[in-house]
Amino acid sequence: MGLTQCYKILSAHLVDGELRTGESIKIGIDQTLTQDATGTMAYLEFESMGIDKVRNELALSYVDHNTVQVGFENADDHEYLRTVADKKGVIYSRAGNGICHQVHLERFALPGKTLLGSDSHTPTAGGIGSFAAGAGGLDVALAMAGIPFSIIAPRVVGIHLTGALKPFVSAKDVILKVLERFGVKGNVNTVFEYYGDGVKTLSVPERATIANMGAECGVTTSLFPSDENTLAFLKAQGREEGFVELSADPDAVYDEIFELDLSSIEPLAACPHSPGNIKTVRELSGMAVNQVLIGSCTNSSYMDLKKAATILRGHHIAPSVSLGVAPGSREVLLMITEDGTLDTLIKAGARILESACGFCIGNHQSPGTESVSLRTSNRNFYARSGTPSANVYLVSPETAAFSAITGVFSDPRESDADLSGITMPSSFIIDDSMFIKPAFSEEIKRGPNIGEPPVNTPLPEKVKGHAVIKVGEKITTDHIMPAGARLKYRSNIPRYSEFVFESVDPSFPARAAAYRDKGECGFIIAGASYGQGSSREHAAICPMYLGIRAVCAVSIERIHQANLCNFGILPLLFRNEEDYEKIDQGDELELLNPRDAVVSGKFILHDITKGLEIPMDLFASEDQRRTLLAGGRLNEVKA
Ligand code: MIC
Ligand code: SF4
Repeated sequence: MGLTQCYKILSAHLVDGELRTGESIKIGIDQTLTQDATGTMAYLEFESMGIDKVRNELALSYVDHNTVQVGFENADDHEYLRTVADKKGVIYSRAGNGICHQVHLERFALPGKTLLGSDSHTPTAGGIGSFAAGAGGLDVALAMAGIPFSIIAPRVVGIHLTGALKPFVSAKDVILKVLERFGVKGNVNTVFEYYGDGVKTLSVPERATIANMGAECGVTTSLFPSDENTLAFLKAQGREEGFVELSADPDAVYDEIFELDLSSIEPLAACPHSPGNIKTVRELSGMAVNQVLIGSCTNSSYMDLKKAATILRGHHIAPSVSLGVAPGSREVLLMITEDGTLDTLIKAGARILESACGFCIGNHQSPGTESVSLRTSNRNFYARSGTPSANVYLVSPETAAFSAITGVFSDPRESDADLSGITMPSSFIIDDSMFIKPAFSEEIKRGPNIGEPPVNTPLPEKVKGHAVIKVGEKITTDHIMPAGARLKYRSNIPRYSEFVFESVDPSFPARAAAYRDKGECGFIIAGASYGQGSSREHAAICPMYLGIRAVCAVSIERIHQANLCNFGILPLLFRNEEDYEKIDQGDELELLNPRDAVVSGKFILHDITKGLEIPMDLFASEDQRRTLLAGGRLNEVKA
């Protein structure tokens, strides 16, 4: 039986376990990446392991999330990151060099390599054929220490692409179509593998857009073959020596196949407040638009901006619309400056934003009250933009640009622009001067906002306390740990903890801390798909700091489940989903014999208030069970 591309890469990197779907395996990690918002904690954790130098093939530290720098905190974090990178052998990508995933794709990602990044959109590099997964900062720190990464050998869904995209329909519409089919929950421990004749019609940056938003489905990663288009991209980046051809065997067997004819796709949009809430642009057309933002790690490549500019050329944005454009990297910025694209954008009325995450994470450009914002980014979670009442729609650069001119949601197929000549250039402008290679000469600098990573206590014999909060389904890490204006506290856990569940229930931190200070263990009760979205381990660290010891949910997303284990919080699932309904916020709860239950995986949750015994399951690897007993991974690594 032939192998999928996914299993070919996994078998070449297998360190431990049996490569059978559903089994827990360990793989060696070639490349790592961090970004500043998760990176400070990751390097503090790496430092606390007492290792002098990173041990994996290539380690990158990007600064792209917190570049707004209101107050001293972010600038101090950057200095810490620069100096710790120098000391530990990590290449540092300075603020201004661009968004980690875009820059990594351009300059470092390679087919057949494994990449682990402390950011959920690390799978962007799947567009070039790299097995690239997102993880919490601690898992990435461990990979930098040369420790293999544990995953569940995934089921592989083959996405069979045929045909070719029609004019004004783009890669973004392809992934929105995939999201329409697979949704944002229920795809844990799955990999999307694209194959078929349609793949040849897509360039690497287009493939990267599709791989990027697989993260919204919750898959471990997405993979494209490495073929002549991959070679063309690597050549254009002056990196052809890294090329290897890679694809599934012709007789590879997939666990499921999704047939997708590219020519059948039309412009789509993800509606508020979920990337899985898909409608056609036609259905939405005519709705007034207030803001249009083009950029983010999904859609900020040279071709994306060139297509948007071509639609905008000769027009001016509608008076009611504010248009912002954030090129994904300095390379993209240099390219659009040289060929006049920037000039077109400026003349059309675009506000040129920094090559950084910026608006995507709610750092700036918050839309007005109850306004409509069209964005080419990947997440429209409630309140992520910084304006809870705003309605954010995720669209392609083509739809965004055309709607910016008309002032209403508009189908770009009605534009009279000619996009046919826009293809990937045969060479990009290469300038690596914003990368700093380690010289091992710096002293590590720590500003006053940078604290030690907090450590949990081993799992106690008695886990008793209250349901501190009960939340519904699809609770994202943005609900748990807001970014935007709060992002600058990422290195200061006590301060950041004051904002846990800010948009859901601002009284949560005080309530949790009060229980904690009485010596209780806190519980979070949640519905399906708890912790979807970001890889931010702060969504585990800060609740842990507030005394949370267990999350009892209908289901928990992969990266968040791993982060909970890493910090000693029990990720428990209701054996009978309907039991979720029986517990109320404020109920007194106890887990019976928790240490034994970690070993057996079978828990009994005693709801003392209701007089109920509720069966719960722990799905965790052997390693994770040990970690939970120890009260977190740092306790084990330090021991
Ligand atoms: C995001 O898009 O939510 C982020 C910000 O990039 C996060 C990482 C973080 O919270 O720092 C992610 O996707 O992992
Ligand atoms: Fe940055 Fe947005 Fe991409 Fe996250 S999704 S890495 S915030 S651009």
